Amino acid sequence: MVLNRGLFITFEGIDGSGKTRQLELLTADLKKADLKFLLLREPGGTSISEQIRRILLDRKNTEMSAETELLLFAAARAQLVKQIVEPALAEKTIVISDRFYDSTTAYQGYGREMNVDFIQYLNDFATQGLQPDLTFYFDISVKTALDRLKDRTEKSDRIDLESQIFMEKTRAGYLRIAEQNPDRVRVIDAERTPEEVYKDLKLQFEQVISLEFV
Ligand code: Z5A
Repeated sequence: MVLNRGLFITFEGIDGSGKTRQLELLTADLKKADLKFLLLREPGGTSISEQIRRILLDRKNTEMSAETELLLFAAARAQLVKQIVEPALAEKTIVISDRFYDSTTAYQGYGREMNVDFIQYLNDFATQGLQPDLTFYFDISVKTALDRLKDRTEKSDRIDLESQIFMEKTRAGYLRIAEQNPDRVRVIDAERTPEEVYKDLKLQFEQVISLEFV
C-alpha cells in the first residue's frame, strides 16, 4: 500500500464487540511510539456531528423513521470527512475512526433491511468517495455481545435497545461486507480475552504501519 497522504483506518463491529477497548490499547501504543494520529468516533467528531449524534442516540426519539436515521448518519459523516478527516489525511496523519460507513451498510442496510445499493451510493456521496485504507472488523456472536452488555441497560442508547434479531442481521451484514472487501477488511476473532484480541490486532497493525511509515 503506497499512499501520498496519511492512513485511514476504521474499527467496526456490533455493540459489545470490544472495539472501543481495543482502540484504547492501540492508541496507548501509538502514543508511546510517538506516531502522529487522530482518533475519531462516529457519529461525532465535529460540533455539528456531535449534535446529530445526540439526536440519533436519544432514547426519547422513538418516533424516528429509518429514512431519517439513515440520512442523519450520512449527514454526520459528511461533516466529519470534510471538516476533519480529509485535512488530517492531507497532513499525513494516521486517522483512526471508531465506526465509519460500514456501520451504515451493516446496521441500516442489513439490520433494518433498507436498500443496500442505495446506501452504498449515499455512503459514497457523504464521503465524496473517501474509503478507509484498512478496516478491522471485530467479529463476535450476538450471544457473547449480549452477555457483555447485560449490565449496561441503564446506559443503553436508542439503537442499543434494538432486538436480538436486528443484531443477528447486522452481524451477518458485517460478514458479507468483509467477504466482499477482502483486501480492505480484516476480520478479527473478538470472542477471546482483550489481551489475545489485541495481540492479533497489534501484529496486523504493525505490518501495515511498517510498510507505510518506517
Ligand atoms: N450506528 C449505526 O446504526 N449506523 C451508523 O452509520 C453508525 C453507527 C456510525 C453508536 O453507538 C451506535 O450507532 C451503535 C451503532 C450505531 N449502536 N449500537 N448498537 P456508540 O458509539 O455509543 O457505541 P458503539 O460504537 O456501539 O460501541 P461501544 O458502546 O463503545 O461498545 P464496543 O466498542 O462494542 O465495546 P467496548 O465498549 O469495548 O466493550 C463492551 C463491554 O465488553 C465493556 O464492558 C468491556 O469491558 C467488555 N469487553 C470488551 N472486550 C472484551 C473481551 N475481549 N472480553 C470480555 N469483555 C470485553
